[in-house]
Amino acid sequence: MAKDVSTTVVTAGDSAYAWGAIMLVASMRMSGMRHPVVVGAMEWPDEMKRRIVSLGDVTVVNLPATRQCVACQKPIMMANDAVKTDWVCWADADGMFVGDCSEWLSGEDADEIVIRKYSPVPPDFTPENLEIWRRDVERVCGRALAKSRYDTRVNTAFIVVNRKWRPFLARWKRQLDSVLPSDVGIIMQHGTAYFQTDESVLASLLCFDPEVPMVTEKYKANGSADPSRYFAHFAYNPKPWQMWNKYATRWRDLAYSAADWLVAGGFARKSDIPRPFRRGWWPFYRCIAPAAPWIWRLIKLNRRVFG
Ligand SMILES: [Mn+2]
Repeated sequence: MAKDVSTTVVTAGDSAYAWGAIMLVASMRMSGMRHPVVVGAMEWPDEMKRRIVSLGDVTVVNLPATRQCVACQKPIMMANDAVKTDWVCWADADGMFVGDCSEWLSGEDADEIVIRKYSPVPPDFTPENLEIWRRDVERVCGRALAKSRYDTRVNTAFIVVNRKWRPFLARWKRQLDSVLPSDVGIIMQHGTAYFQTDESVLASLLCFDPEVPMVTEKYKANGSADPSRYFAHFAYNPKPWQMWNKYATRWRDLAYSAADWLVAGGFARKSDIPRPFRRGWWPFYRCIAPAAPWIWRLIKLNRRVFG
């Protein structure tokens, strides 16, 4: 571990996200970010585990296969014993760092959680939903504030917190297991109290749990402090290693550079790299990008039906 590094970057994914996690770590290493990385791998082929470990200072934690979506493993991964540093930074495996983001990977105040707030779209933050959150926090944690601390939601693609909050991370996991169905997918039915799964449950704690880190007012990892250094999140489906969608194409040069870096460093052969990350395929993927969400849905439907 580099001596000046006080943060571990943590991510996780099932085998469909393995290439995302590799590109995330590649984006760090090619920008000189030497932080230790801990990857939660659910049913990854050994070849992909070896590849990510070869990037240096990467620990793979094998996650048990569950029907619960991998995002529900965030608190377990962040509080994992493989994390030895004072700070831990969760970064979604469908993201990449633009430039050297070391500065954003630890907090300024150990009592704060670095996470991006956003205003919820009505009607997701209704008095009824808040009352469900409050009641559930009281039931599982034993105590809850009478009134919510916040009127904003949080985005859990990127989180930085001090290790002193491990008991809080444990409560987040307990709450997840208690309020979500055990086979929950990534997003539940829109409008229900926990429709954004791990994100909704974390928000419920930040709003009502009496003992929480305060949400920072100085979130900088989205480029607000420096537009050339930020965490890029491929928020929509399909993911770029599957097919480029219109939103994600803005980061294709970043992805090509990371793929070149992997090949140049001997971490992957050119033929290992998923086609969307190879420059030569751009005319094809540019052509289908506007329809990518529908094409992807058809491919998945076809797989489900004809397996
Ligand atoms: Mn994500």
